[in-house]
Amino acid sequence: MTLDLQQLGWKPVFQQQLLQYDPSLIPVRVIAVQRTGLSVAPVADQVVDVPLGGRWFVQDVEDRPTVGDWVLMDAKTGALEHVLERTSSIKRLSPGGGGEVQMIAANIDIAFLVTSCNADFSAARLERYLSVVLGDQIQPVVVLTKADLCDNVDPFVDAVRALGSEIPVEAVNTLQFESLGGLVPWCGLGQSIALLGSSGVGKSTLVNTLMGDQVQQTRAAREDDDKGRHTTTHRSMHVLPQGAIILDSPGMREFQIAEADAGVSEVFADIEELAAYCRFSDCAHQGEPGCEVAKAIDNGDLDERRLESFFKLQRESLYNTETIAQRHARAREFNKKVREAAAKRKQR
Ligand SMILES: Nc1nc2c(ncn2[C@@H]2O[C@H](COP(=O)(O)OP(=O)(O)OP(=O)(O)O)[C@@H](O)[C@H]2O)c(=O)[nH]1
Ligand SMILES: [Mg+2]
Ligand SMILES: [Zn+2]
Repeated sequence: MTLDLQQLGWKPVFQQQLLQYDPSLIPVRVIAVQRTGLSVAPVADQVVDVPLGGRWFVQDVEDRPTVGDWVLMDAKTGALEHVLERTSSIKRLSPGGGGEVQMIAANIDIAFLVTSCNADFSAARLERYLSVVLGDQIQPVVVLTKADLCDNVDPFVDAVRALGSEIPVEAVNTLQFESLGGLVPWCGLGQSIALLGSSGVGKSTLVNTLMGDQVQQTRAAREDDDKGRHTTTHRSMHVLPQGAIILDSPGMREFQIAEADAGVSEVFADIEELAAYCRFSDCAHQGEPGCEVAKAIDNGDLDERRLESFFKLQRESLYNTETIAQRHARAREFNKKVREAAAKRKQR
């Protein structure tokens, strides 16, 4: 198969950036990340594997090439020289703790938030995903899988609608192409789609069915949603016959937001709207008099679970932003010391 830039999701915003760089460098997209390096395309119409040069490892994680990035490559040496400015980036806090950021994907237009119509479904987790993607101007589409194994999908669809009536939601059987009709319109040429969701919900099965080909390994049938096991082990993008390029990734157990996201307010616009009418403009909705949020909960207009989610994500995003700011400050301090030491050496 030959690959051109457009099929890989190239856009005018990337073209414009080329002007500032050496014209002999070629733009390539990172379409897979393995332990040993990256796969990029197109290089003479093909996909090639390149190692990530050591100089990238002195950079912040967020500045290194990640899947979905457009990178300028020296075609002679295969060295990756510059990462083009991203239109979006999906990141989370590393599940290991320690405040490290983990990049999930760059330059994504649409996120399929995949969850199955069973015990995996969690409104709180969807709110988390929504906060991150909406904060980055990515279009979310909630995909409810395993609809064929569920007697009634309506409660799941309703639970998604309750998070935001404008969020597209599709209940599907990912094993059947005919059932994916509602997703196909999102899969047109030029779109970069990311699949986000827990292990075992059917992300890779969805890719295979859209492709009409078994490009991704999927879990053997009749093994149930065992959260501890990942069938997909690395991130890779696939050009769909429908035109879009789609990213499959290993399931995520946790999705802790890494930055204060505009998205948190967007996902909880109903609460913010009520808050505008609280008696005190700085009302924390923790029992203050004249609190409209508390009133809405008493009336049953607002779900208490939802308010708790809101508090939780607000606290988390504030806290994590502080740790990121502190981390940057530490890095700056360290670099300053390195420069000072180098200057002293020169003086001697
Ligand atoms: N009946 C039914 N089974 C499904 C559906 N979607 C996925 N499955 C099955 O669920 C299992 C897990 O699917 P995968 O596609 O491997 O899940 P995944 O999300 O890619 O999982 P990880 O790669 O571990 O993150 C497989 O056995 C699929 O056949 C569906 O809509 N209906
Ligand atoms: Mg998979
Ligand atoms: Zn209030």
